[in-house]
Amino acid sequence: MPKKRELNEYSVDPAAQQMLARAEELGLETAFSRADKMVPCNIGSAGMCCKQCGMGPCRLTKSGEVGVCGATLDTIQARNLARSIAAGAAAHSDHGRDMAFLLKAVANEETEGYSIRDVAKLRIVAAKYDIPIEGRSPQEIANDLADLYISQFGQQRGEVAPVRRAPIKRQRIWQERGVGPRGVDREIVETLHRTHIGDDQDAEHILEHAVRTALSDGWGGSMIATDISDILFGTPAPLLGRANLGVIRANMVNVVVHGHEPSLSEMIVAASQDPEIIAYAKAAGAAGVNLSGICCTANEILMRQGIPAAGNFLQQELAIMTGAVEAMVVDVQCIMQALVGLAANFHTQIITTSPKVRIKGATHIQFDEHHALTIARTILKSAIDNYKNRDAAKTRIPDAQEDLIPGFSHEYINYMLGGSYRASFRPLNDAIMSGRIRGVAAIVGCNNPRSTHDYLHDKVTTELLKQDVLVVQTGCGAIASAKIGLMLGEAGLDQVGPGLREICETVGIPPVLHMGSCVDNTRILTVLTQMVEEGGLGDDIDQIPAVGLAPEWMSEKALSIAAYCVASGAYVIFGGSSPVSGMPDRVDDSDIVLKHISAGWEKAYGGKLEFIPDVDEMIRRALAHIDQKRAALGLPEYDPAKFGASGDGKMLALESLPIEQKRAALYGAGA
Ligand code: XCC
Ligand code: SF4
Repeated sequence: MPKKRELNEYSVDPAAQQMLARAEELGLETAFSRADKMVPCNIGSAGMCCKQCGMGPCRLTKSGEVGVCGATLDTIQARNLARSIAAGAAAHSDHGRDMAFLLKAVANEETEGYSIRDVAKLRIVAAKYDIPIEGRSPQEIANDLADLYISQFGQQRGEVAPVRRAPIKRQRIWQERGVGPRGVDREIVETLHRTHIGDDQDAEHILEHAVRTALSDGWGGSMIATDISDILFGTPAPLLGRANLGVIRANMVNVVVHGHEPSLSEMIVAASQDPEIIAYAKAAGAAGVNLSGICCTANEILMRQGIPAAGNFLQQELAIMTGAVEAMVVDVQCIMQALVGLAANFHTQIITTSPKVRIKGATHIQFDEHHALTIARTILKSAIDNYKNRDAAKTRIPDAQEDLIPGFSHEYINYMLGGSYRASFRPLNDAIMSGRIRGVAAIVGCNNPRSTHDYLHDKVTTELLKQDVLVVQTGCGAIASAKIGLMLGEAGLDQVGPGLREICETVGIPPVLHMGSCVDNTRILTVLTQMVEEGGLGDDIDQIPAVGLAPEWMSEKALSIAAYCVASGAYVIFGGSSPVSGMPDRVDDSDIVLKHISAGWEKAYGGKLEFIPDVDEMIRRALAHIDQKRAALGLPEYDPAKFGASGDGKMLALESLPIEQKRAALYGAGA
């Protein structure tokens, strides 16, 4: 019998709890209550169901049982996992493809509202691929880069271009194992082919191709998406933002942008500042237009424009529940179909915009980059027209929001550590080598209503910070930390280990660095590569004392990210349930796939993927891994008592010193 959980089991976020109480008051369903009622299928969730053909679906629940075609459990699990990875890679990469076409259109001056905002990044990226830059206009360079990037998707042979940005040793490993991605579409298609009935039936062989497919995402489609977003909209640098449902304004027209691609949301930001639109909103009786974001769209416009984030994945319904949202504008990915039915209880308009995504009952205003600004204005006017339909008696906006400083692109991290004249990762490497920073954790990924919203993110993050682990974040995990004030300069530093605190105080950074959206996990790959190239932490990513965690994962994109991070050398820990867990009481080898993605991948790539439901165990293993990598590098054992004696007073004194002396005082001479 399904059991309804208490509100504090639904979420640790007081703003979310408040809205969930409101949902109960109004008798409205949310993903939380639906999760209570929808008991997950224990066969499917363990990866033991195959529906790859019309002879099935086959459910393999007994030891030794095989499908009608004879498929064994490990084959079925590997096929299911590979298909999920392919779907995740497809989602990220199709986003990347659209960005590449947008760059092409901007370069040819066919668009409305866009420009090349970061010419420096354009030149740096183009130069990596030997595209001539000297004496050429940004449009000419952008046109060539767009052509190169567009061609990566349909490329048939060789390797996708961004792969050459990985450490040399890593590239060799991929070549030797034959997993260098040839073309993004090719690898995804081949996964679908291989996992069709009667094709590849060797679990480990299937999983090798899953790796190749994931690499075409991480060192392909996603990296392309990040590059182009920076080129068109600016490379993020720290600025002030806010997060949580309290960013919704009672006296303004509230437009929430939700989804993933910055192409439309950036135009909505621009249109919202248009005097004509502001006047239109005022004429409607509102104080103006107030934009906010959900999911990765939130991250994209938060880190570039400082537009506040209303919340992460599990807050999309809760934003509507405030009764104060005139329009929720969505594009692609992580958009719950339930939004439309829920919005019908309020006045909120759900506006779909992507040619790829429609939801029955939603208003469709199709986005087209050729008329982007006009379309953005149309959308905003539609929202403003809807303001009069808001029922003030039904409005409940939680009084909860937190400031944050997002915008830590890899370029900015490089710059902030070394100063403008000698941008460098040296100080970060030195801090790890000395033990001031024990290691680095990337805590990323989704929310999942099967666990308590934000709890696992917050717990893992705060515990690792106490252990002097520097945390970088993207996606919905980043918004979780933002909401509890971990992304604010000095605030919260009393909760942070002594060595890490010294570094944060000196460099002037929060202990948790917001690095962007989920395609921006590629920024983390870049940082790790630059740390390798800086020297002192081995000659490949798998030697760095670092770990990746997705404590509340739910999307297939997360599985693709996991696989490309593992193949890049990272230890990746997922919370929640394993999609390939098999059955505990089976006596046959139902753990072939589980073993392969951990021990098998570790042998091949130095990284491994593990699903660990217990949060304390997650933290314990993350720290053990960091310490083991420290030991393998011959670094001093982590000792919390060694640092932090300097205290704030000494840090303040250091503050006034020139950068060179400050560095020498902190990292020792020669730093
Ligand atoms: Fe979606 Fe990117 Fe997951 Fe959040 S973290 S729930 S994928 S929005 Ni990527
Ligand atoms: Fe069953 Fe084999 Fe068809 Fe899968 S492919 S549904 S295991 S018969």
